[in-house]
Amino acid sequence: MGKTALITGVTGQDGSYLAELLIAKEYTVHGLVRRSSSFNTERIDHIYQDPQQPGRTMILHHADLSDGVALVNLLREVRPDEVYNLGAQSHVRVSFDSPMYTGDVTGLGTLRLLEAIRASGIDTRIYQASSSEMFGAAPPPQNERTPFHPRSPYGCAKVYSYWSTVNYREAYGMFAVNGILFNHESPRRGETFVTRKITRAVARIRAGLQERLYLGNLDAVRDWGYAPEYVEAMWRMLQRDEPDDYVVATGVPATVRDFLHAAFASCGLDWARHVLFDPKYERPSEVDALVGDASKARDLLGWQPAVRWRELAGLMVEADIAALEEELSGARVRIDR
Ligand code: NAP
Ligand code: G4F
Repeated sequence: MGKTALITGVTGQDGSYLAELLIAKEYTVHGLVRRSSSFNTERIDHIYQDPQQPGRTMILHHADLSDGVALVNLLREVRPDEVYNLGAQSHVRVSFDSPMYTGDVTGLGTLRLLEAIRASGIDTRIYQASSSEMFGAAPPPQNERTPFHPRSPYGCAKVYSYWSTVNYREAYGMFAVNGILFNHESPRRGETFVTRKITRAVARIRAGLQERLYLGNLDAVRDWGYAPEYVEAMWRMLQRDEPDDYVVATGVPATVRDFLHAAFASCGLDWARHVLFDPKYERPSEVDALVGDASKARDLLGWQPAVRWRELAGLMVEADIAALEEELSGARVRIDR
């Protein structure tokens, strides 16, 4: 019998890669999907299995991190060996516009899930999707011992979740771990995060469908890795004998401007001819520089990244060009669910 996992945020970038990874490892994967008035399962359509299919290994449930009772009921029904809490309002800029909502889902949502595990009385391990955004103003390189100084409602909510996870480990002996992941991207990255916004724009400018790209602060430094490699680290954290917290990063810094240059140059385009500044994309308080030191993950998990930001920019541009060509040819078909 394979293991059973429950993933919150299964419809997101990381949730979709993690579901693929766990299915390949012969897990039965249960995913928590929130109700939406439009389809929100595009990233997992290719691994979806019909409810009528016998012996299926991918099962979706409607629930929400704002509904603690639904979480208890779901855990009692699924009885997972492992829980991955990836669900969140994950956009930093948006968290300034919706701070209460972000606090509720990204912060309290974790506490609801931890309490639901306790209330349901099941024996399970839980991974919490913590973030380098918690380091905020703390200068790089950042590691597990760097003090947190969050700079956004999102960062504050993630700090709350981080400490709630540590507290449930210490108070109740729960196998609860924090993965402190630095920025990680892919062709499945949400379209409003800066890397994907740039690579989509490159594809559209190249095709003559767009002329301008409006961005905010180009000086911010980030440590961008490749999402499929980062979900492997999540899984490894839950396979250890003891629960602990780990930074996951490439350790390689780049500015938004560097990424912009590499993405445009990969198609022979000059970014300076297309990019304009719009203050609406600036944040009331910015995180200037995030560069991770992932030596603990390397030493204890045997985890090391292979893809660096420049290669990432190229592969994301290529994927956006291919997706656009498919869209323009009319070959893209939506699957109803
Ligand atoms: P993402 O693409 O934005 O996915 C977020 C997921 O959370 C989506 O499935 C979303 O559902 C779901 N969600 C939102 N509100 C919810 C609610 N109220 N109840 C239940 N689910 C809800 O994020 P990601 O990039 O995959 O990141 C995964 C996790 O890692 C997040 O917690 C994020 O904060 C954290 N993280 C990400 C990075 C990064 O660089 N990607 C770095 C550090 C930490 P819909 O699809 O319906 O919107
Ligand atoms: O792509 P971003 O929105 O990612 P950010 O704020 O670093 O947050 C991401 O990484 C965190 C890990 O550190 C995650 F926890 C979080 O969930 C999310 O995945 O912005 C990156 C940088 C920022 O400095 C921002 O000010 O790009 C700058 N930027 C400049 N122009 C822009 C834009 N960001 C966005 N989203 N859109 C712009 O037009």
